[in-house]
Amino acid sequence: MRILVTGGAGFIGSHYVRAVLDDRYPQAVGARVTVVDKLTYSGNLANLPVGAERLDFVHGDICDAGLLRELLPGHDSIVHFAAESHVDRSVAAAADFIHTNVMGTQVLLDCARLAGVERIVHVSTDEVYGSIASGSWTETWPLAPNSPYAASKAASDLVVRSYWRTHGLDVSITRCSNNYGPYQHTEKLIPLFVTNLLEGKPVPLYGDGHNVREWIHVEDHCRAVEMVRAKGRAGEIYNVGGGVERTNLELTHQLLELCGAEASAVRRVADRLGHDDRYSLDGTKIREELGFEPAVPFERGLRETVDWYRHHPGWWKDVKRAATSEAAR
Ligand code: NAD
Ligand code: TDX
Repeated sequence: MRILVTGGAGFIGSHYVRAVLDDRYPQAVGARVTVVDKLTYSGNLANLPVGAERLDFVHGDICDAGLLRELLPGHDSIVHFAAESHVDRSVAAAADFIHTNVMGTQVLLDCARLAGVERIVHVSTDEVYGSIASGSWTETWPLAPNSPYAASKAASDLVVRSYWRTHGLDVSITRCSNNYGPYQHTEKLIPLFVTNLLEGKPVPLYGDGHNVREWIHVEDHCRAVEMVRAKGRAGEIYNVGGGVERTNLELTHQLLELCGAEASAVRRVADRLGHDDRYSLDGTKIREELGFEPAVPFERGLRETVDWYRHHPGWWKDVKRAATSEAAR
């Protein structure tokens, strides 16, 4: 079997690739993987076992139809992770989000159709539903994205649905909650706070920190994506929730403790524009239909994640250095 993974040099995509190459997924044992990644500021070859026998890395853009037309024939499945993924960047400048997340997805689907790829998973997010004050979203909840990032993901979900309905493409959508784990870019809350605390620096908490996020370990998210690839139904959406909700303030206090830092390290900074209050997914469908349950307990996963950053300073110092020089340009 051959699986093409878009965005496979990013945080979640690289986890999925490493798991396939390690034969951790029963339905993908022995599979060959082609990664197509543009290596934007968030793509990082250090996340991948480059040179591994069953891995082919292609430095390329999912908006490049010529490249995809050449590459896709011969692949059985596509797992589509590639995206601009950071909400704050979409607030500052949205064009790349519309380009990659919406147009890139459309180009990928067109090329997949022409190449006769049998199975596709489009990796999306809970943010497409907006914000929910109480209760949890089911897959039939109306879309009400609040940030340009979330709007671009919601738009891509609709493009995916149309290619299933119009062209009969065998494609499913996953919508996951906030991921955490090793190899996450330091722009995101957990790695930013952990690496700042490890360096003895303050951490910037938006607003009063009351916003709630639902957390899932990246290992559980990728296992769910693989279950959907192997057994999910075409045209269906599957929520993938971790089931653990924390306010940002609660999470910050846990991180302070794990890093041995004082509460004085917390800096209250201006709130994010359009900041969503709360995310919460109902995971009944994927549990009942595919038997998926998150397996990594949050307290253990968080402790191990902090330990990973503690023991891999070379990885995140390079990422932070690159971010500083990008900001200076
Ligand atoms: P990431 O930013 O770490 O990785 C994105 C990858 O896509 C990078 O390697 C980047 O180089 C690549 N990329 C960007 N534009 C590209 C293009 N035009 N062509 C080819 N490659 C391109 O993001 P992530 O956190 O790993 O997220 C992966 C996917 O999961 C995204 O689709 C995101 O919306 C979704 N998701 C993320 C989370 C989360 O908590 N991080 C939660 C739910 C869903
Ligand atoms: O410096 C910060 N201070 C802060 O208080 C940052 C970076 C974030 N925050 C807050 C904003 C959010 O309420 O922490 C929360 C988490 O922020 P992010 O890590 O930026 O994640 P979020 O905006 O929730 O989006 C994430 O989850 C859904 C991913 O980045 C998306 O790709 C995914 O779709």
